[in-house]
Amino acid sequence: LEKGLPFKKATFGMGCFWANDALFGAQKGVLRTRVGYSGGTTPNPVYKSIEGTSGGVDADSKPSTSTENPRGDHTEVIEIDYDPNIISYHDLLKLFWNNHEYGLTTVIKRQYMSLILYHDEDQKRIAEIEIKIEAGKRNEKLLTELAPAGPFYPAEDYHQKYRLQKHGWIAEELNLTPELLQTSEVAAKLNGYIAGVGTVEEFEKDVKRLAIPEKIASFVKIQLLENMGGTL
Ligand code: MHO
Repeated sequence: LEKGLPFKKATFGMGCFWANDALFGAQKGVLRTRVGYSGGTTPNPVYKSIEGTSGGVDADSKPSTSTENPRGDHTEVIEIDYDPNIISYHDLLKLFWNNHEYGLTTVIKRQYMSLILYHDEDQKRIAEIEIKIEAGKRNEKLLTELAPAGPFYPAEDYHQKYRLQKHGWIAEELNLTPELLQTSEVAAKLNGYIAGVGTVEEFEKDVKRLAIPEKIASFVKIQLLENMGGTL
């Protein structure tokens, strides 16, 4: 699908968004990804305002009181554009349940909470059913929150396709501007593969389909093989 053709959006909080960007970016049917802040009420959050807080004290501001809008109330999320004909919301949720940095029952600050932000009634219904199923599998209380998707604030440029940006020359050779880091399928795929997500078979197909230059393809393939099965 080219930009502009039908696609759907999904938004999840599962821990540090660097890992989630790589995890979803390499999936077949995922078209584009971007990381950001959502789920809270503070306008225009930045990384510094949500990092390391539990919704209360920030290193360089006075502690907030309950009558103020607390700082740090947003969550690190991944926003996914996907082709529902290739990957279903159920498929995405399967990745969601199985890849939480802190698990589903650990009490954690809002920065890293388990969060499903739904974009339509279908997503809401599917998520509600799956939350019940997942809860049934555990003896502990599931802490995943479900809410309608509200404003999404893209994170700072250096957080986008973080694993790929570690190899600055690739972004440079592909002319991946800050905007393209959030909107290009090539960026999403390479960021996933370079982190070790996906199979060599899918990688080779994408190299052809997306016309990835040979020099970049051979470098990313080595990274894929080295990082497969490791932590994201
Ligand atoms: N503080 C962790 C996670 C960063 S993620 C953007 C780290 O530096 O690795 O929350």
